[in-house]
Amino acid sequence: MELKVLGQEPAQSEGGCSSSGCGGSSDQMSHLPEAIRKKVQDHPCYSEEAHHHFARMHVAVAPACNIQCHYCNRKYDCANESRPGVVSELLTPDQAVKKVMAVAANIPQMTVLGIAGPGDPLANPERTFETFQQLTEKAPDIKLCVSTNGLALPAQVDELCKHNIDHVTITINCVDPEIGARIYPWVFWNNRRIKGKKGAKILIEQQQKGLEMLTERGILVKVNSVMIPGVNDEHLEEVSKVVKAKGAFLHNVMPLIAEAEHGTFYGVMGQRGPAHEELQALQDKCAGDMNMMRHCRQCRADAVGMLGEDRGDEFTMDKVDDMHIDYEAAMEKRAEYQAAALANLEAQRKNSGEGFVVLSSISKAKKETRPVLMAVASSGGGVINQHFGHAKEFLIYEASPTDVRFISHRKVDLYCAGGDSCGDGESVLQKTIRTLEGCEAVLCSKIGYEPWEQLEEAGIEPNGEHAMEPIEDAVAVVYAEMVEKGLPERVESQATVQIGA
Ligand code: CLF
Ligand code: SF4
Repeated sequence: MELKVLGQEPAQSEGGCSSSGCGGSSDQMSHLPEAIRKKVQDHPCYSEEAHHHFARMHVAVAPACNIQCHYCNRKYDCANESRPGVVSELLTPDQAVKKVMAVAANIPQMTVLGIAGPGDPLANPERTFETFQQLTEKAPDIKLCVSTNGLALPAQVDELCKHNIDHVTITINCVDPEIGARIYPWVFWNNRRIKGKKGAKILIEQQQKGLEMLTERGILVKVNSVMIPGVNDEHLEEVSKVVKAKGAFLHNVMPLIAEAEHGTFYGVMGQRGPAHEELQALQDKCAGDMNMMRHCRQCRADAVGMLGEDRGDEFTMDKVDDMHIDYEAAMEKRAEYQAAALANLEAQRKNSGEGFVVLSSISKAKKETRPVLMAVASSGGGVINQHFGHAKEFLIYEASPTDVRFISHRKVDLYCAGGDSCGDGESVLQKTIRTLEGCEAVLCSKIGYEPWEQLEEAGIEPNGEHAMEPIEDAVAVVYAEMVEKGLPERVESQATVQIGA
């Protein structure tokens, strides 16, 4: 299949979460050494491609924390990997293992168990490692993953290695203590609370040392950074460079979420989070230096399921205690599902590209044509398979004459199930359309007459013609058609103009 439109042979395209933003038309993994490919091919966070097919779960076994972040309220989960404002059911290691086994039996897509809170996993080493230990024995096929603020990391690296942990996330918001002092009021170090710049300096040193120690040992490190406009936004490009130089595999720049009702310092002080465009612009700048993750859902410390969904309610401890599971049969089914999913992924990679051939033909003639954002409704599998009204989130892709790349996701309320009114004068459909601002087409498996009309009025072209087709191919085809017809001059905020009218 001819895919030279990306300016490179398919076999050389960028990686798991590629520097062009996890997108591209072809095999995102082919350039990786076999050992690394094995580690990421079914990890939904380390590979954008894998997140369409595989799920993760978290167990909330780690209540304590050894630092304070200005975006955190201890009542809630660790905001380094979680949406602030949600509370998880704290589990003992025994309970956690029971829950993991129940989820493994019921959700064969679940390949990764992460510990990401509600505090810092490495500030709770006994509980964290006891959970990992038991799981290594009972479910050796599950990948183990941990997310930490990094303060206790150097002291725990050897222990992490003992437990066969291949994936570690460190939240690194800065490499400059001046900036750090504006994010971290204190750290708890050598039995003392150390404030301001001095505390931030210790944290930064420990994070960097931990990162080096992990990469030296061949452990894949993802770096999370919370983008805080006016505090570290202009500094994160530097952070990206530094962590890349030290061997980090992936950088995940996440938006700050700060609401007054969460009771965090930033929330109360009115610190704003970044807009979609600001986040994307920063991710693009950082992408020059390293592989970027753009499909993060900032999930909770007890999240269960595919990244865009949360099935935690099905697996509360009282429900798990009541489950009667035939583990042998379940584990067989699990192995079958995962082998089939990997084969399916491989087949999709091989077959992908038809849309890019169409794109290739137009790109030669119209190189200067502007890019277009499109929203896609998909419930997984890497294909367009969701009804517009059933989508809880839309995947946002950018198509240009040379590339189709995944940009982000945008959450929406359920239009079909949610009734028509939000109670604030704006209908659920209108809110959805406003959320899709900036997009010029929506690709879904089906769409009703009313949303079709309103989308068109808002300048967004509805399209239900590519049901069950691979997303990137379909986006390429639709873009090629739009270019053929002639793209209009870009009108900013079409959705807002129409909806507000
Ligand atoms: Fe969990 Fe984190 Fe492991 Fe993934 S989440 S510990 S690396 S298994 Fe993933 Fe969730 Fe984003 Fe985290 S989408 S918040 S990046
Ligand atoms: Fe909160 Fe996590 Fe920061 Fe600790 S590391 S203060 S739990 S956000």
